Amino acid sequence: MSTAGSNPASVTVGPIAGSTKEYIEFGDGIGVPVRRVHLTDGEHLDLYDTSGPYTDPEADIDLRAGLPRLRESWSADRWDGTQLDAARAGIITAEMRYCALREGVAAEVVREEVAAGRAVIPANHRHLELEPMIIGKAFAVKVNANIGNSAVTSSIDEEVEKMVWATRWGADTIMDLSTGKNIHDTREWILRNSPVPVGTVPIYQALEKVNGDPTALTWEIYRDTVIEQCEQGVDYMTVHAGVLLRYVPLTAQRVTGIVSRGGSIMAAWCLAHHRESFLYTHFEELCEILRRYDVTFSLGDGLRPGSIADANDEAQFAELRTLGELTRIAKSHGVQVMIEGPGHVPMHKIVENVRLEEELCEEAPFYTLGPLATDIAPAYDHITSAIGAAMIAQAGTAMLCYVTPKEHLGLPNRDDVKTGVITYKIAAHAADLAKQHPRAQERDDALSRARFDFRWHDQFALSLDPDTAREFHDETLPAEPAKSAHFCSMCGPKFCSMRISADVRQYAAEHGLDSAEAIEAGMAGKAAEFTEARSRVYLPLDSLTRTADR
Ligand code: IRN
Ligand code: FE2
Repeated sequence: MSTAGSNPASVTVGPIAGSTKEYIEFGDGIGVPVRRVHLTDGEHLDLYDTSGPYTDPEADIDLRAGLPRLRESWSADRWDGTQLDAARAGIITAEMRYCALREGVAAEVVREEVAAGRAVIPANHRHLELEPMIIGKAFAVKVNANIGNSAVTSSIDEEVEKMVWATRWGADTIMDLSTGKNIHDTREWILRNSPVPVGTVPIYQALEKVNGDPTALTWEIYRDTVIEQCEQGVDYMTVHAGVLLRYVPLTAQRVTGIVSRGGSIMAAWCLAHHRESFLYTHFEELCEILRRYDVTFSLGDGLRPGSIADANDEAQFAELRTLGELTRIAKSHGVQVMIEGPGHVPMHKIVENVRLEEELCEEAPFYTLGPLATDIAPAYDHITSAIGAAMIAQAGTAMLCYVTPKEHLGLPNRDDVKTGVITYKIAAHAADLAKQHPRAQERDDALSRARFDFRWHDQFALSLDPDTAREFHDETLPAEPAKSAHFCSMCGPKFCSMRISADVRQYAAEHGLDSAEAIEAGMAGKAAEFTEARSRVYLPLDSLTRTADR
């Protein structure tokens, strides 16, 4: 690996609590990874796994050497063109088969969705460490985690750990948005060690090359930056080619103007030169570059609304129309495309975004940043945005760009990355359930059964964040016997509704009653028990708080 600067010391390794890493046979000795949750009743459940070899205790992790080049051995049937070319030609690539297995669908479904441009498989020919994945509304909703340093803070070590950490908790892709020092080397360390697709915004690095002066940017500097990143193996790139000169004045009356970094850079360039954006005028040339590596376009929303007041305005939708035009051009070059979306949007204006995107952009996968459903909660914007994200995903958005608690406030640290990923996995999974994705509910049902049976360990193991779930339970009932006790500290043993309904069922079985009769008969008994218990549980308040010296 051609890297300079500091060497990442170590990253988080080891299985997720209650699970092991397994591989489902794919042929040629290749396995599709799953997180296998082992349940105490002898059953197990296999979950989609994004964590790469880091959760496999058998794997030999050597950051300096990078991950094994998984796709190298697929070269026998490796396709030279783009996944879109292959799909259109009726060819099912190894990457398509891999995605199909991960999603639990037929490979032909994957091929059809890619051919139609409704799904993308971001997989640069030079990112051989990648475990391919698919983004499209016919598949499970995906989550992207943004990482990367800024001029103010962070190091290569921290950023590589953030990548490993984000994918451990379920990030399907990561974007390296570094704008500070060592951009090239940071990206090299991340790419060589990343099992998930890596996205970038090349204009950020191009801007560094001209010392931060947007007006000094040129097509040539930008083009060379894109080629440099394609050569390294970047899988998808945000390109803000829809910010046209004539759209910039449309943002003048906005409450928050242009909030997109890339969008504001391009707007500044257009205004300073009074010329059309070089991203727009050189778009076909850009297509030819991306095509050579099968890098996927993520057409940027440089004019996305940055406040509730600006949602769904003329500037935003004018840009979206241009993104539709660019989608058709990219696809005519065989390049895969997805479309970036907002931003800040109140709930009643969310669905219109999806409807318009699908209409204007031929249903190219939509990839949105939240949106935040309200502006009033800085420090909680992972939540304000997860509300919008769940809604927009249910309406058909294919991938959600996470927002962390630090949004609008600072660069996220490792803890923020985890909070952001888990929050967005909730939004994505809630949408999968609402869309009735065939396998989504298996996990809910398994967890609910474990909860009803008081199999606490199973409840933790099946959860998105087993460590925190267990920690919370341990806070009040740390002893091991409590992990099979038929209650928790929230209601105590007498008032656990789960235990009472289990008792009702048992009563019914023992007395040969159907459930309605059992409830009636059982409840009569419960009433007596309840009255008896109440005298013990509702102690006078001061008897609980009284201290000797009061
Ligand atoms: C996603 C949807 N809309 C924007 N995004 C992400 O925001 C995009 O993928 C990238 O990670 C980041 C780009 O931000 P700017 O440059 O548009 O602010
Ligand atoms: Fe914002």
